[in-house]
Amino acid sequence: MSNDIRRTLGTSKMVSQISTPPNSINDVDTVIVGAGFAGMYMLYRLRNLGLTVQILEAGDGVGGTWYWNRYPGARCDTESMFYSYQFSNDLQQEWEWTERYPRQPEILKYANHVADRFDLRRDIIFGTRVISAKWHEKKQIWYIKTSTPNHISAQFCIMATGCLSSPNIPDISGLNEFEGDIFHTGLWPDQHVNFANKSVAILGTGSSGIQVIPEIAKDAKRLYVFQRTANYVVPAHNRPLNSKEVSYIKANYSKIRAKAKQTYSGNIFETGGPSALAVSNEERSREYEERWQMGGLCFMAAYEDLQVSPEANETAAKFIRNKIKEAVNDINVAELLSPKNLFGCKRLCVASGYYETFNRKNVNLIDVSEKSIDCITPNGVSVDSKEFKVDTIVLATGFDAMTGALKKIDITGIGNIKLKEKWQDGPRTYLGLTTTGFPNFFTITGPGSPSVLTNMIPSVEQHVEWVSECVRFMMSRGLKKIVASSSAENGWMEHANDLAEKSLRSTCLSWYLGSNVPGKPRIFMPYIGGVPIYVEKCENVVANGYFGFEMS
Ligand code: N01
Repeated sequence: MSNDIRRTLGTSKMVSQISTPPNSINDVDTVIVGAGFAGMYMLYRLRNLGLTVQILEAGDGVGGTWYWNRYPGARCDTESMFYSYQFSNDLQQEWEWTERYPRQPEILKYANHVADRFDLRRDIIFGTRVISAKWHEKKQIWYIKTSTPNHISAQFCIMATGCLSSPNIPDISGLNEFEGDIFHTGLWPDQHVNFANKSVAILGTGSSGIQVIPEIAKDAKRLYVFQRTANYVVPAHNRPLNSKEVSYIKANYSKIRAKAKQTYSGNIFETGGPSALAVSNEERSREYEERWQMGGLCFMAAYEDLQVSPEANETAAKFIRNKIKEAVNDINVAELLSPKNLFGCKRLCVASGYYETFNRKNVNLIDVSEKSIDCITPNGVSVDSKEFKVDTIVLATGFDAMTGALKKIDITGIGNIKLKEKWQDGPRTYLGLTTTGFPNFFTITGPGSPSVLTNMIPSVEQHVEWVSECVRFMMSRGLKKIVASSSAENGWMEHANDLAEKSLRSTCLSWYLGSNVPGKPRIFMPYIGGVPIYVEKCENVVANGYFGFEMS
């Protein structure tokens, strides 16, 4: 069967379910692009201000990243009781999470529950991809063109397009000629994919790869894992939630949430101390072991200097490398799986049974760190002139993070300036919320905000609340236009880049820096100063009469 990568990675079933929206030009107060957690809450807030709002969503359902990432094993690595909205106490009291870390279907069910509970669907058009957004200075309005005959104009244009929503398809020769099936984890079909009796190749060992690999390994006849960079993977220790802990958290939600907001990442991780080097070897090992046994991303918070001091970092790296040696039977495989880069420089991965999967007889690890994949042949993957014959290829190759979804849309601001051109050397924003030259245009968890370094849903809520308060402020004063000043944007970028340079995180190749996408400018995209400092800065801007913005 001849296989076109564009067709294979398409979402044929999803698209066929989409009803065609009416052929019309609507005027609304606000267009929101995307019906994930950001878009849905934005709609809820603006509707409550009395605005007319239209969400345009490419998929045929709500949930954003959790709508598209349906691969086996997909699960959030933030704990379910906190990877959830807090804006409605009734909602957080009534919703019942079943496991410590929520599976993708459960998160999607939650997203659908939110859409129904707050009657959001009537203002969402599904199956509609935004193609362009153009600001008309005279009319002070955005014109939004879509993939359907439905075009919309609006005073405000809010991008809730997600940070990790534009799949990165590697440019490997022959991919189009592969005769089997190809799937990308971020565009997974909504029907069951059968791996039984199949030979499967998987490319990528980031957060998606390390979740899907153990699942496919259980079913496939043979699984070849093509690893370019070994990653640090800590155990999830996932388990069902018990009613006692759920009751405790629900009774204390506001206190716990408030405490989380005071932490660097917006998660309630206690730090183990300022420096890994200030304690004895025994004490440090005990600290790491406790966190390893606890499971999850709390390992990142073990010591405050892990992302500042290479020596401190190495202590955590060494601890995990030893764990890999303990888990993996074959010493050569263990060595290959042991990361050589800094701990936490790329996103820390959380999984269940990842390293142990390589003890299975049907799983082979293929190192492509030095000799990269030559090409994809019609029947498999070729490395160093050796062909690995497979029936199916799974691309767990990640995303054009933070800017990919925005740059796919032809966005034009004042004086016909294109966002793509403005950002050709990397994204430039004020607070990660706005960008100079693009009035009444907001990016929820945009580049330049903490976003992906934090618990995403609270960060989404903080942005949505900031934007809705800004819109309320403008309405109350009869203001029609807001745009960030160049000096404010320059100041923000300088501050954000200064902070990033001080962190080890900006020193290795990662999607935070854009280095996973060929040709993408290298700039550390998320704001690295942490949640409390960031929120304070956003609040100061408001307290100082929207300092850095021009309003008219
Ligand atoms: O993507 P990634 P992801 N040949 O970019 C490899 C969030 N997330 O989808 O490292 C061979 O991390 C690439 O290799 P290298 C989370 O924030 C969260 O896994 O570039 N290999 C890498 O191994 C996460 O960080 C959850 O050398 C190629 C992999 O593909 C983010 O999404 C779950 C290649 C891509 O890893 C992205 O994670 C899933 C090539 N040509 C995702 N091109 C949870 O909450 C790329 N690679 C648990």
